[in-house]
Amino acid sequence: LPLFERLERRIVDGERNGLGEDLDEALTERPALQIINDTLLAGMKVVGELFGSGQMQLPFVLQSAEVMKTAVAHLEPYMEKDDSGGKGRIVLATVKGDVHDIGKNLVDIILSNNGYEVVNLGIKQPITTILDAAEENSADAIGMSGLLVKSTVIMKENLEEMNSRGVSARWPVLLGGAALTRSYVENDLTETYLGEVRYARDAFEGLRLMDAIMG
Ligand code: B1M
Repeated sequence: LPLFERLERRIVDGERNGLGEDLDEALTERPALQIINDTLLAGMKVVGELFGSGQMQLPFVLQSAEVMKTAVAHLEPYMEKDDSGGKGRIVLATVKGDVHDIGKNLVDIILSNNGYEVVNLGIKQPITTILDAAEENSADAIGMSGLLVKSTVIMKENLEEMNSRGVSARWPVLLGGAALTRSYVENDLTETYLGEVRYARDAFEGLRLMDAIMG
């Protein structure tokens, strides 16, 4: 297989042997971010489709996810960086009950590389922990990620909790993850939350929205 098809295949097959060499070769042809966006994410998309249609079992999905993470870690040092860190601070978490973190961690990388300080709390975070961290770190915004359909419900509950604690004016909220839709966030959740809530389709939209929030 040609190099980029082989790389995509590695994600789908969860094959890490020779991954580093292929990534190094890919880096001589394309920027790190393009490799992630066009090739690695395409592989994860295929994994999602195979899993969704019952053609791939969970342990293999996990293997693909691990190879994806290794590949992103390999590429990260080659990404362009603005290390000023002074644009603002965001607390980022995958919501309660949800373990998916590849997308959230990409958001962390893109924001961190573009001048934001990111406090990444990890997966399965209840709203109390998220709010405590936002308070302790004097965050400018809160970012929640979730890929399960039930996570979209949790996000709504989290926003309601923030309303009832009276902190909605303080923290704009950025939401992302495969189960969300723009209309759910921009219609339902905008009605729910008394503060500002925005939907990011991908990590770059997340960056643009943070720039807008801070601007
Ligand atoms: Co799971 N999983 N999974 N899974 N998994 C999905 C989400 C699913 C759609 C697969 C499917 O059925 N086709 C399905 C959900 C169905 C539903 O809810 N209706 C599903 C399921 C069912 C499950 C389990 C329940 C399976 C089981 O146990 N029987 C289980 C859930 C456990 C739990 O959470 N409690 C489970 C477990 C796992 C693994 C552990 C094996 C693994 C996760 C490993 C890990 O993350 N460390 C996994 C994986 C890999 C997937 C798929 C295949 C790929 C997800 C991924 O990493 N995509 C996924 C299929 C899919 O999404 N269609 C699937 C790549 C990633 C870069 O995309 O996270 O969407 P994403 O991030 C994007 C944007 O969404 C956005 O930016 C990123 C790109 O730039 N974004 C943000 C994300 N967060 C953002 C936050 C922002 C801004 C942008 O601001 C705050």
